[in-house]
Amino acid sequence: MDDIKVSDRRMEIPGRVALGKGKGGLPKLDITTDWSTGQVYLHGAHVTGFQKYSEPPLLFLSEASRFEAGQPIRGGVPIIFPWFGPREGKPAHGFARTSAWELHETTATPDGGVSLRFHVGKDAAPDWPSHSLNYIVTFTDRLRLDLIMTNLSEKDLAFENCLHTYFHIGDIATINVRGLKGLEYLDKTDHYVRKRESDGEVRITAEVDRTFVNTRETIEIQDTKLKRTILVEKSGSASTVLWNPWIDKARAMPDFGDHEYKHMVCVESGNVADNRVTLKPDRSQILTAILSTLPF
Ligand code: TA6
Repeated sequence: MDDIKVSDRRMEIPGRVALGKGKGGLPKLDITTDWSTGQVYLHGAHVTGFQKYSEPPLLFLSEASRFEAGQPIRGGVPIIFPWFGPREGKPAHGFARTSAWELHETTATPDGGVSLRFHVGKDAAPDWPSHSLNYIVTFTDRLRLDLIMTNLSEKDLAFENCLHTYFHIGDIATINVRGLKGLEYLDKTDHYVRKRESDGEVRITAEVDRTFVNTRETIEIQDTKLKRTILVEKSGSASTVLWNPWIDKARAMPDFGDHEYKHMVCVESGNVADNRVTLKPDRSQILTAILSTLPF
């Protein structure tokens, strides 16, 4: 179980970074910037909250989420690595999101923001080739996430990665998702059949689970109820996943409220399926997502 180490205490910055016990007694960082507040658990280096002053939360966090060793937190931004989806005899979506990451650096940036750097390495995954993961989370009037994977082994290393972001929305019936028109996707609700998106404004009226490949597009979530547009910009990412569990899947997930599907949508930025990454020894790959809002 993660616990609060003296070395972690030294990372606190008065008025900007406070370390305490969150849900389930897990170590949690509370962040305060000139524009926003945020929360990050050391468990999975999991960003669970980001909220600009005078705006609703940007991220969704399930009321029913578990907060315990070995279990992923449901909501926020789970770090998916080194595989996406189920894997026989292994944890779904890989081991990064349930690893005990270390907090290596905290910085109060001159512009009034806060930047944190987390690290996890081979010790968290003894049966996986030697590697190093650094995760830089920067809170300002937006949320920037940089996941840096370095291959420390002597062979090429193939992996998938994804920042599996859960966004808080006013009502699933009154949002649309833009930026996907014409893109090819694997439809998990239809045996991963390959299809092509025909809508410039995707509306969600049933379970949606689509892995869009070969796309570097910025995605917009238009939320008419909360009167805001969420922007999902990215780099170092060729895949975008769109997911809402809808009624049946929501009911089937013990760590997700039966009606919570109405107030969340996942727009995930990563390198999945056709876009898996193969890294040469001593090379690094950087996956970046920049999450922001615009009023409308
Ligand atoms: O990103 C969509 C997805 O792959 C869905 O198929 C669903 O499994 C979701 O991730 C959540 O996965 P989890 O392992 O967190 O329950």
